[in-house]
Amino acid sequence: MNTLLLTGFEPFLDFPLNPTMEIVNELDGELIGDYRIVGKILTVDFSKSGDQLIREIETVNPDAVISLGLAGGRFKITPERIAINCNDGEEDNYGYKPDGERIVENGSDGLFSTLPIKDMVSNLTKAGFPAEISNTAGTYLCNNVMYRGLSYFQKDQKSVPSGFIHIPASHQLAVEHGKIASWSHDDLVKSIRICIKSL
Ligand code: PCA
Repeated sequence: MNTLLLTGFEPFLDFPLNPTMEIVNELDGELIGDYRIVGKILTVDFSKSGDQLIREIETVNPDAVISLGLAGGRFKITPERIAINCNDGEEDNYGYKPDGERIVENGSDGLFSTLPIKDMVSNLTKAGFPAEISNTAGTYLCNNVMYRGLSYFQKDQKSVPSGFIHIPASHQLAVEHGKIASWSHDDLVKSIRICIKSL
């Protein structure tokens, strides 16, 4: 049996809940396609989140890694193409505000996702879910965690597919937030199942 490490994030900035947390908690332990899902929630902390991901990878020893993040305001499921070696943007949940520094001092400028992102988008759209590849995961925690995961597997020369998918807000979050597009929780969960089956 293959194992898939599926991660989500805690709430952050002005988002009082994070739908990725609910999706991951719901799918934890499920069998989807060839994979048993191990779900873990990461903090939104530039000094800790990447290390947390690596610790989970070393504990779970997964055959694939998919990290999920909320992209408040996006209206499609967007598998990310590339992570860049840069932390920048707003404060994290612990008050640290990055200033354009590198994530890994001597690391590559960018690392490409090793997930089948084209198949994911094509399977999602075939199933009736709006999706497209995103060419930027930003410079906040999602990009950070995607970069750390890809850099870990690159160093270890392991061929473990790894990468990141940004998702829109859930209806519940949109109601509480007031200014963002949203999907039903059920459709978000169905979409992530389709992405996992694309592996
Ligand atoms: N989204 C943020 C960090 C946590 C999350 O769910 C991001 O896009 O960087």
